[in-house]
Amino acid sequence: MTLDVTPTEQGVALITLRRPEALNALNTQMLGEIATFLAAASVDDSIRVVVVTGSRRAFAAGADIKEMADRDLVGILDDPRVAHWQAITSFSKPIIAAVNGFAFGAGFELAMCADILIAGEDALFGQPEINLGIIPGAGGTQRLLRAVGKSKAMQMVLSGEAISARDALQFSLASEVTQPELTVERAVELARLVATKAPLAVRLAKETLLKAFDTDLATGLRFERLAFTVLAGTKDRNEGIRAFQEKRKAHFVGR
Ligand code: CO8
Repeated sequence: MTLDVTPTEQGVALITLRRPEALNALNTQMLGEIATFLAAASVDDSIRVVVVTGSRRAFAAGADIKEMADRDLVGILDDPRVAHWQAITSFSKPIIAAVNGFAFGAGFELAMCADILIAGEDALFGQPEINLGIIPGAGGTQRLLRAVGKSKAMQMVLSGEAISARDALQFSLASEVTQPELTVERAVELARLVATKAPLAVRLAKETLLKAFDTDLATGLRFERLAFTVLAGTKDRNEGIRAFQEKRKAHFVGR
């Protein structure tokens, strides 16, 4: 196993990337284990939010270069990792990344696939693929540009230069920076808060926000309107409003 899964508590599952000998480089096995875990989590009502983290030294230092070295053009064309990445990006529940140390290449791309990114002060984010004569291949060009804009994305991808956690915060890649020893704790705390909310509203909120990446404003607003309307038919919406009126805490069931 390349993944540690902490038993779910208060709706939060914590997965820890565990390949210390390779700074958590994402090989096919690890990506497959993440994809398998997420497939199970998507139908497990006890899991409402997933936190993904690595070690203090490295969140993940990229795709596994040693594994990639053996793949020729056809090997990359029929790359089994592509399906695993799709499983990650299509996961319907929130993912929070708790990032310490290196988040390079595919490791940075994985962190950018998360819905919220909490960074430890010592985290470093970079797309160094250019040094290997390749380019980012798991969304790094597209997600990075949308997050930080053209000039900074070009600088990072063309030069391979990494940025600090503070820069990541400034460029809205990270939503918070913490002391490294508190990164996971803070991510789990936030996940627990999200896990108390109505699951269907959380799911549609995530999908609607992500819609903004690939639609024009009018289409996005139309999607928001439809999602908002769908939620009007849920038990949790009635419960939320009733709980407010009765001045008590809402108990959401995901229906
Ligand atoms: N892959 C495999 N092994 C790695 C990787 C990696 N990405 N990164 C580090 N390691 C290994 C090292 O080889 C070393 O192993 P060993 O002791 O057996 O030689 C061990 O981890 C420790 O690494 P270092 O000794 O290099 O540690 P340093 O602290 O000196 O340096 C760095 C840390 C700066 C992170 C350095 O290891 C480094 O530059 N790593 C490579 C970073 C990189 O280039 N990442 C991009 C990889 S390519 C990619 O991600 C493309 C994604 C495409 C996805 C497509 C999906 C379909």
